[in-house]
Amino acid sequence: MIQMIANRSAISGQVLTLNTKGKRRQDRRRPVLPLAQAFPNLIGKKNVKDDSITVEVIKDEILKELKYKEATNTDSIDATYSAVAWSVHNRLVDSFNKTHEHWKREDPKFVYYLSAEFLMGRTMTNAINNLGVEGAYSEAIREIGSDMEKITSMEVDAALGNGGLGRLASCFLDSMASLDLPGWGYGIRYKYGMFKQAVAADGRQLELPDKWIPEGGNPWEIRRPSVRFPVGFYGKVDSDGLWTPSEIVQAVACDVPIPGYRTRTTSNLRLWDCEPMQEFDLDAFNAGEYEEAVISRRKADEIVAVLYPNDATEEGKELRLKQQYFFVAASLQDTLARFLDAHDNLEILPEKACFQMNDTHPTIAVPELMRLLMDVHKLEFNKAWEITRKCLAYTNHTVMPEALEKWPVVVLEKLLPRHMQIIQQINDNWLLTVKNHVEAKFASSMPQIADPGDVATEDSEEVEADPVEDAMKEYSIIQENPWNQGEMLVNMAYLAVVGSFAVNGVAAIHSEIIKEDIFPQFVEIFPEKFQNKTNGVTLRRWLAYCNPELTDLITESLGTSDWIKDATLLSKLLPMANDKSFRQKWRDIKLERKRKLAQHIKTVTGYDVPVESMYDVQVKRIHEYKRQLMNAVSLIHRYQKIKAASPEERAKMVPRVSIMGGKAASAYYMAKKIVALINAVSKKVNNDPDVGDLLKVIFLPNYNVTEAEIIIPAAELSQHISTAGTEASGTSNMKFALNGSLIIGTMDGANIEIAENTGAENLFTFGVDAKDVPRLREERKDFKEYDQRWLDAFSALRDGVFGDVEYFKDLVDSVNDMTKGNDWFLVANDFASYMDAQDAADCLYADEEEWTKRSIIYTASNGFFSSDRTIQQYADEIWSVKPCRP
Ligand code: NBG
Repeated sequence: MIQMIANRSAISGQVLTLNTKGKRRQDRRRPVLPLAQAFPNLIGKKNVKDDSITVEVIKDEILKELKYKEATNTDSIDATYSAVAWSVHNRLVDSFNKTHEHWKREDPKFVYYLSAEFLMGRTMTNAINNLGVEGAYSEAIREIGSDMEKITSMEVDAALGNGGLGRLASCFLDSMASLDLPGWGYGIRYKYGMFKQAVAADGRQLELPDKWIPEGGNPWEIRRPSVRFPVGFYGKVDSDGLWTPSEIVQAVACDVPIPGYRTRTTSNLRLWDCEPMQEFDLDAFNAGEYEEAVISRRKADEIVAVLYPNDATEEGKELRLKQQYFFVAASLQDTLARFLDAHDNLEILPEKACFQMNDTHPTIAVPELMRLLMDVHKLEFNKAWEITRKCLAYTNHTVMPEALEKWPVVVLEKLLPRHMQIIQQINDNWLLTVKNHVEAKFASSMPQIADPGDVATEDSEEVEADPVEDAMKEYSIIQENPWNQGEMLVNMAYLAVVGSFAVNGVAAIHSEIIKEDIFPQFVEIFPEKFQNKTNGVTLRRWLAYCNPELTDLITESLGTSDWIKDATLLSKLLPMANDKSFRQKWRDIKLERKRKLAQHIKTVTGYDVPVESMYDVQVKRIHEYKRQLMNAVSLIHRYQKIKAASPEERAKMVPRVSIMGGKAASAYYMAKKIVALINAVSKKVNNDPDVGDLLKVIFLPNYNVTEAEIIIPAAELSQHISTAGTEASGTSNMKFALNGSLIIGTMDGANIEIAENTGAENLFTFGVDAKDVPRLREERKDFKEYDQRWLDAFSALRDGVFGDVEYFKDLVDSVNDMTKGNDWFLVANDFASYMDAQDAADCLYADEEEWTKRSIIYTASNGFFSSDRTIQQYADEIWSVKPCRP
């Protein structure tokens, strides 16, 4: 029997307290509300615990699994992991079933989070802790002679995402379930996730396939062979607009239960696997056409074979569009089928369902929902359009022009001919709106003609441009490719904006940039659509579970663990920053985490790193805009400085361990060279006896969620140094801040809001402002104006101090000699101020009390970046979805 345990004090009536530096934030954002109003569904919420889950019961379950499913005993760690996992699975399914029975009865409005990526990482620790059965499980595991840490380390990450966007989707699912919001994620069950990265002997990146699904079945999913939908491709559209696809596959549901934190809600991530309509063509086989006989299986497998390993650089590949349409078509059919089970009037669909499109990847939902409503359910265009626009919302995650998807009309016409017709019709209607808008605007702004002589005549030299025609070209969803005359492209971001009722960016600055630079035309016509929803991260995974020692200290100091679900409570730590003994405890925990990371580094790379040094971390996807190159060059400079220093000078230097990690997209030429450069610097520096412990440079391969969980709690300084205006938000900055790591960074993405919360003086900020970037890109600096430290570092690179000069040449050229129009990301330009910020960090680190004080301030000030807050805002301001607690 599930029981509510009233062991928590009510937290209602509390006012969000902020430090004085947070004042500006309060004014600009939502007013400071009493907690009861800000998080109504958290209030009075008690931890839920099932008393029937005893150590004995769990032990029994695990041993049964071992005996009957694994047919072995506890000698095998693999089998023990599997047995524990299946036991947790059963627990999840119990809670999942109860939640869904309840939701079915209550019929609340649902949000469906459509995302091509979910970067889940490991499940076991998160599930056991969210369910509140961690004590019973560790004891049961101990009693069968094993160890929790060993068991959990057996799990392979589910890396069905590239980076920030996919991880955000997973944090959002955790928050939705924890807030009891009726919501599902929808995505693709890729057979191979994000590639595994290794480093070759020459320091270059190697990519290996990531086969993440266990041979004996995945304990974290429920496969539902009976939930399947057909998805068509190619074929013809007849004169009545009816589409007959020439290739049809089946989408099969695999449900991943998502347990909320200490609540009875366990929601769902439904991932689609793909199967052929007909497994095997016996006629073809009998006719000796063996390849033909299995061709439909091969085609189906291809669709869900692999996650595209691109981040911010998308290539217009047909297979990618096929993947996008595959999961969107299945998800929409699935939701409509469930809706029609309970209702018969599609006009109320917007009262029951909202689809959040995670970036442009699911934008094909716009014409697909139209098609289903018109062609299958026989609604007329205008009615279908009204419903569609009330159901869909779109989040933009990037301003990188190459990542704003544009599909060639010819590809769409071939793969999805009916959808292309619908897009055409949407665009025609849209352009009519544009025409009316511009004409009205033009008419109202036309000066009164006083003198007929002012009017341009036919033989005036300049022919006036037609503003209506210009606007229609500029606002059109279908546009000519500027780089390939004659090729027409569908701008998916424009389609998403026109087809949805809300559009949001992911940090305050980013939401302004998209309004000003990406969609100004659309803002003019429907300003009310545009919003900001600053990203957040789940404090469960990113503080409570990955940093248990710090969690215990926080809980002990606050006298409650309620901060894990109400992150605003962290601000109560603020006064403790002034308490010397508290600072000592804080430091001891950091040291312990550094020890663990040092051990990990030793195991993975073989290098010994001292725990007394400052642990400086930059981990994220490798991209020129994220400027890992700037970090690498600064390390070359640091190396040169150490080499040139006298023993007395060396004694005064602050020792550092610089840790970098991240994957380069397989087709990203420059990013791969950056990985090789970091490894070259690492090899040189770590093997130079002159340097000793003053500097260690570590590249940790295969950065993923699990690595992040080890690295982030140990960091003392973390780098978020993108060119201003390029990083939409960043989310690792939030994770580091919450774990008490100081930030060196630019005024970009969410760094700006972190600075507002933490107090700008507590960050090491540097670099140009976003508004100056376009001018600086134009204004090319002469080589001689570069910072001397930069020039010296580069001459070492050119002289071969770090190996293969020829291999690094293009990389060096890409940031040097701006007279050639290089250095698009202003690495050289920002280098001097970056080095000043680095010096300031060294200087402060020498004062350990002051450093610790700031570290505490970071944790205390950044509860705002909990994804619970973000999701509450989406639910209130976009989705209109209310909690429905089983
Ligand atoms: C990424 C941005 C990050 C942001 C995440 C989550 C893509 C396309 N965008 O800055 O680069 O934090 O999205 O919003 O991956």
